[in-house]
Amino acid sequence: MALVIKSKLFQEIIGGLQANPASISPKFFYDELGSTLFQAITHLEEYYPTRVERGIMQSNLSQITQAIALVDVIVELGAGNCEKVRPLLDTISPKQYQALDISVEFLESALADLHDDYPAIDMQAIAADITQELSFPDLQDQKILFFYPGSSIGNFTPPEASCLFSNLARECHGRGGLLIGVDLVKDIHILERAYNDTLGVTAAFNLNALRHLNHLIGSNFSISDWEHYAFFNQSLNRIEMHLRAKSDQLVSWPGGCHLFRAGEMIHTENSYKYSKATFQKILHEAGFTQVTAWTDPESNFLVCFAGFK
Ligand code: AVJ
Repeated sequence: MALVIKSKLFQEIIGGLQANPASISPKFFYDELGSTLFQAITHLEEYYPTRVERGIMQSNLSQITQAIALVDVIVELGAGNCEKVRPLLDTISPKQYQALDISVEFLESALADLHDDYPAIDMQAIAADITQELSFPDLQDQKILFFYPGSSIGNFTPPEASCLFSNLARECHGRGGLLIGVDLVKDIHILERAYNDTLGVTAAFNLNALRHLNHLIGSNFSISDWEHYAFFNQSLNRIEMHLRAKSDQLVSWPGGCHLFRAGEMIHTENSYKYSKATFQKILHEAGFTQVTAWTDPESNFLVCFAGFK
């Protein structure tokens, strides 16, 4: 079993590296160091999403919890440091909290800290790649709140996001719902600054994917020979992150190799930005019959509850 999974992952990575243009999934950012670097990003002045979302949650908490009403279980998708769910645990007091994340080492210690503060809530850390299949057979009879904060939905293309929402709406069985945060389209300078911070933390986060790949597939990427490149693609409404080879790079791994020419890039992430109207429409079309949205005074970020009438 472990072997099959390993070779599937291997194929996925090699396939991406040999494609033209080369790309890897942003899920490869998140080894233990990558999760820590992302956490550092959320403290940067330039990176507004985490801070603004927290503010929206704080300012509208009573309305948000009223919209959600009672739920049995909160399932957080990409829980990371498990900090964002605290206000919901305080106000909703579910019986159970399931934290899903791709990086399980990081998740387990974060969840243990959280459980110390909420001993009455049953908690589970689950290693999951939500870009693959999503189903919750154990929660059939429960009223679920899916919690997907932080604009991680931005890593999906809009059609992929629609598909995920349809799956989540189906898993809800006409009750509970989805509380989701998404970054909004705005001035290009604000967007590009958020992904090109002065301290170079985002660059380190991006470059760390190569370190992670070296570990996963036994490749020999020379990290210092690559550079971070991030920009806002205005026609597709997305920040794109890439890694660019500073000089010709022959990269090898067990059983193969690839020559990247100087200037050639590996596409590592898309982070889609939405308008309020478009995002609400997508949620409606996925099968949620009631969508309520909250934003900050500058309309930088959007928090939506999508449930059922
Ligand atoms: C975790 C996907 C929401 O897209 O803003 C931060 C990841 N990448 N800086 C985002 C990220 C570069 C982040 N998400």
